[in-house]
Amino acid sequence: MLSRNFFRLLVRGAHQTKSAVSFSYIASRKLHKSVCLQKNPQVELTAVRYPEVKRGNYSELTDRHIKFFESILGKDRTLTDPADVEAYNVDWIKMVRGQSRVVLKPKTTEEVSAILKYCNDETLAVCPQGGNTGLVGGSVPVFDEVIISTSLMNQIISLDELSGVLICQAGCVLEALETYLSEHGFIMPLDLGAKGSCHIGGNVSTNAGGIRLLRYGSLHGSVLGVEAVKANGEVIDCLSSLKKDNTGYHLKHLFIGSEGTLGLVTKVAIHCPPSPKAVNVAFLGLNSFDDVLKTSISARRKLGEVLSSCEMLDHVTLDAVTSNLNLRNPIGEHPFYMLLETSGSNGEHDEAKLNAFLESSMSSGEVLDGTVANEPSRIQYLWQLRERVAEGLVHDGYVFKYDISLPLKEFYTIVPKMAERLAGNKKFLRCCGYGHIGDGNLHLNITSKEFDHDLHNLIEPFVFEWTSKLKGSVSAEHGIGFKKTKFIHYSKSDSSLNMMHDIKKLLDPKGILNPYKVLPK
Ligand code: FAD
Ligand code: 2HG
Ligand code: ZN
Repeated sequence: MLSRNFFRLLVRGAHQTKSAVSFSYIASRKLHKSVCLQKNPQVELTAVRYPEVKRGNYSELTDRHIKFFESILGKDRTLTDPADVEAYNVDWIKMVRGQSRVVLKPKTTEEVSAILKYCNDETLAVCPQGGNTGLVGGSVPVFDEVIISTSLMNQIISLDELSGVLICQAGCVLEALETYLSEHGFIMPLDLGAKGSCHIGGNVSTNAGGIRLLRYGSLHGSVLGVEAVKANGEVIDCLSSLKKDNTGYHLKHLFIGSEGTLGLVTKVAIHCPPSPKAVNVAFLGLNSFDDVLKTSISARRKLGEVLSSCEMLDHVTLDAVTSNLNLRNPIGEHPFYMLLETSGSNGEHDEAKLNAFLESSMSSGEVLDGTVANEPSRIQYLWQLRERVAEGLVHDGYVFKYDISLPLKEFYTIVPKMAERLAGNKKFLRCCGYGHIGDGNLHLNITSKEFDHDLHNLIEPFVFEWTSKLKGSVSAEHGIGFKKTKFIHYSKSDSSLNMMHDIKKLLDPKGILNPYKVLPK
């Protein structure tokens, strides 16, 4: 028998087969870093919070260096006023704070090349920065590294409407690319909550995942080519725009996910899929994680090629969004929630599939309640409940963030385990689990009013040991950055780490590019 809530779940008519659905309706919200900073200007210096990390043997910045930078960029693109530089020293979640005295804003590859050559000759350490939305402390300096921001490298170079290949500079904001593409009948193959601020170069450098990975795969597949500048200023042209190119070593992969430690990405060629003609989103309530798992598996089987996202949230997570951001839960209260999206080229076909799937999930009792949307504003509303979780959690104060890959069977076990472990700590506010269940990627988040060493020590290295025991990964999508260098060995063999060190030495022998990040000491 169907639940009495079933009527809410049916996709009722009005499907959008006639006109293409544009993705530009998705919330256009630049993340407000500076507002957060004003509220709490006292983010502890990384050098103070992590005294075990020592400054490398790099030169100190002098007026002579500044004069050189000004000779290339002019005074207006060489920021030295501490008030202007401060926002570039602190990351979005206010976890780390560096002490850089200069931010450089090149516009061209040639300018990046001249800056890096000079920094290398002068042994000045450098921190490449995109939209500064990274969540592992990789995007800001640890000490006084020179910050090279890609914010003015924001030109779209070309779009081949036959192949769907977009070529652009690294500093293009993801959402700006999405808007541009939607006018030409394409979408970006990746989408994430930070889209209003993050840069495509930052996305490539972190190998960002997000909510479309399930459908379009990782950037190692969709990025066809990159142009990058090595530490010594040499421009490496791997900007192929071919879907297939098997000539020699696939060097572009070195820059995808290396978090600014091997080169500064200046241009990207990326394969963009056509805009789907019909999109449906279902927001579902479920009773247990077991039901979440069953539903995600049957969604993959029954929705097949039209399934484009499969996300889950527990009730503690949803509470962060409803309480802290004032968003309304559109269905009743449940221990777990899922957000499923279908997108395809035939609305009637997709709706029929979705309805059949929901009908069977409700009759089996795996799904208790839900709502479905196919009009843009309602779709946007439902997506906010998932996409704004990171923002909702930041409102609690401090957030300990973990993005781990786990076998599906054990996907959620760590959440109650961790909550139990932290129960006695007075600073502990919230322990929640959510994420990209379709990709086996859990976001475990723990909040407190402020950073607390005892709480930190209760969580780490326990969380990494747990992950490693289950043969998971200590970073599914955010990367290693500054925060996880000590823990990378939980997911990488000694032989792999040795090879990473060798590659680093080859491309950046003086170690000027994003020191203290990714590679363990
Ligand atoms: P930054 O934060 O500026 O830099 C990130 C790293 O890349 C740093 O190590 C930096 O040195 C390096 N870097 C940046 N630009 C370059 C360049 N041109 N060349 C070389 N190195 C460079 N991540 C996901 O994977 N999936 C998500 O779903 C997701 N959702 C998020 C939601 C929110 C609200 C927030 C705040 C973050 C989210 N993130 C997510 C994390 C973050 O947005 C991504 O890691 C993103 O790809 C970072 O891009 P950025 O331009 O902000 O890079
Ligand atoms: C997401 O999927 C992002 O929303 C952020 O990767 C995850 O805040 C987090 O921990
Ligand atoms: Zn994520």
